[in-house]
Formats: sequence, C-alpha cells, structure tokens
Amino acid sequence: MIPTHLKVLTIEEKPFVYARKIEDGSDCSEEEIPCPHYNSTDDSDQMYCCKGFCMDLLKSLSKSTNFTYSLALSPDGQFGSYIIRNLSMPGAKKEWTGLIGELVYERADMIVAPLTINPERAEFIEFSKPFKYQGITILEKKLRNTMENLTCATVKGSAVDMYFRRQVELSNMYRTMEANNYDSAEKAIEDVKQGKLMAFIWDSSRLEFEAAQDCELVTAGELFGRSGYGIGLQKGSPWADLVTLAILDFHESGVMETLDNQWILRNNMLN
Ligand code: 1AC
Repeated sequence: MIPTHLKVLTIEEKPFVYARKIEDGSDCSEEEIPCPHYNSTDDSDQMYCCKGFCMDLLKSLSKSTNFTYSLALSPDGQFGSYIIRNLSMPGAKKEWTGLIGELVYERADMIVAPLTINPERAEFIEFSKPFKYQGITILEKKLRNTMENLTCATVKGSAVDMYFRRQVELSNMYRTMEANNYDSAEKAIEDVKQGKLMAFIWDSSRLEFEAAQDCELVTAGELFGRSGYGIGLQKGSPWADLVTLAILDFHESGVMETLDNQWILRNNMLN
C-alpha cells in the first residue's frame, strides 16, 4: 500500500497561487487552503491561506487521484535551483534549493505550483505532463527616459535564472544579471513600477497578468524559452503516472479551461 496522505508544497505566484498572511488566528475561507510557512532558519512559523489556479488544481487532483494532503509554502521562498559544491574536485555534486530541494531530499512528496519543467530539474525529480504552456518575456515600464537604473534582472533560484546560466552565448548577460537578481518577483515588479529596474525577465504567464493589471506596465519583445508547468514529484514516485493521467483528463474534459477562465482570462479582461 502506498501512503495516501501527501506533504504538498507550493509558493506564492499570482494568478496561480495567492498567499494571504493570517495575523489574528482566524480561519481560511472556503475557497482557500491553509498553507503555513515553516521557517527553517528562525523558527518564526507563520500561518497563510492560499487560493488560485494551482490550489483549485490541487483540490481536483486530490479528488480524482484519491489522496489527502497537508500543504505548506516553500521553506526558503525559492522555486529551486542548484549550486555545485567542490566544483573542481572529482565527485562534485549538485545541491538543490527551494521546492526542488524539498523533493530531492525527501522532505516533501509533491509540488503544486507554476513549476517550470526543465532538463536539469527533470534529472532529479519526476514531472507530470504539463498543465500549462508558457515562456519567458520581459516586463518594462512605458515612457522610460527618467530611469535611475538601467539594469535587467530575474529571481534567484528560479528556472529563468537557470535558463540564462544554461545559454553559453548569454554568459556575459548572466553575470551582469546575477549581481542584480531579486529574492522575489513581487519586489522586482515593484521596482519596475518605481523605475528602479529597467527590465524584469520572468514567466510570461505572470508578466502578462501584471501588465493587464497596470496600464503603466508592458511586456516587451517575443516570447522565448518556451516551456511548460508540471506537478513535481519525487523520482520514482508511485503517484507520477496517476497524476499525469489526471492532468491529461483535465485538459480533455475542460477542467483546465475552466481554471484558465476563472483565474487568468477573467483577471486579464477585468482590467
Ligand atoms: C518561476 C520561474 C518558475 C520556476 O519554476 O522556477 N516558473
């Protein structure tokens, strides 16, 4: 018998996951799922409630695939990338951070988040078939001549960070960006709005959502680094095939379209 209660992790990333901090001990609403943030560094655990595209997807997956779950936020706030320890020594090893690290080191069973499927990650974790296709684009502010700063950046420990690291011909750009990279997309978007950051390079699904909310923001240039978002599981997880079958069924039966309409298209059209 395989365990049917899973430790599921997620991360805040609108419109896929909205995380609301609970200050007064009140309960989450019916559409929300409790998603505590267990802070591994300073013991300051904090309660949050999560909703969004991925949270509704988690509810549907749990029903159709028959598992129960406890949800929590990424302990270090990252999606997950690697550092190579002892690079010049034989037996140098990749050490993973963020959500990916939690699966690799078997502290979690599943990731339900806008998690990009890429080759480096797929060597260490299992991905379901994609539940969403998107790519990378650039967010800028309109009318830019009074810029204090001419930098571009992405978020540390993300698949976008890894994309630039992988492209040998972009190595100069990677080195410049690395020094400017942010801890969160929220802060980077705020800095674009305030003219402190010229260009934020990130997932098109998020940047198109932000540009639809704020007429001062635009996405620039063509989509590149096309990829998909998948459910993350431990390598060899007995849940992998069942989750993929459920995702394929959700594409065919219109569940994904309903989630798109409810969380992405409606928000983009309202603004
Ligand atoms: C946030 C870029 C992102 C990832 O998986 O790292 N989708």
